Amino acid sequence: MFLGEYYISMPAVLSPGRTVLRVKNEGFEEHDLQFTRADADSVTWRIEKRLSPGEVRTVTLDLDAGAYAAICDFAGHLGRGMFVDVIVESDSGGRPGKALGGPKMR
Ligand SMILES: [Cu+2]
Repeated sequence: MFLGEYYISMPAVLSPGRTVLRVKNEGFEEHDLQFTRADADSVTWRIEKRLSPGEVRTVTLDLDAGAYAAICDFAGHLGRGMFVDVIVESDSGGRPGKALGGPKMR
């Protein structure tokens, strides 16, 4: 996934449980990354330390199923558009994906 001015680019759907992601800051400012639950407005996961410009880091998420937002809240970046909706759901459960149109039905 990629962070830059001012966007977060990543998959819209993740699987529950342990997920390893490669995060690159392809911008010229430092960026933060956290996942907040859409229904609770609470931070579920946060990167240990902001990424420097050009930095690549591998992080491990462990998220339960649900609706999240991935955001950077450093220096007002959130208000400039550094957020993206992310759905965490099992792709084996056959639950229909609604709003995103992303999850594949089999
Ligand atoms: Cu940022």
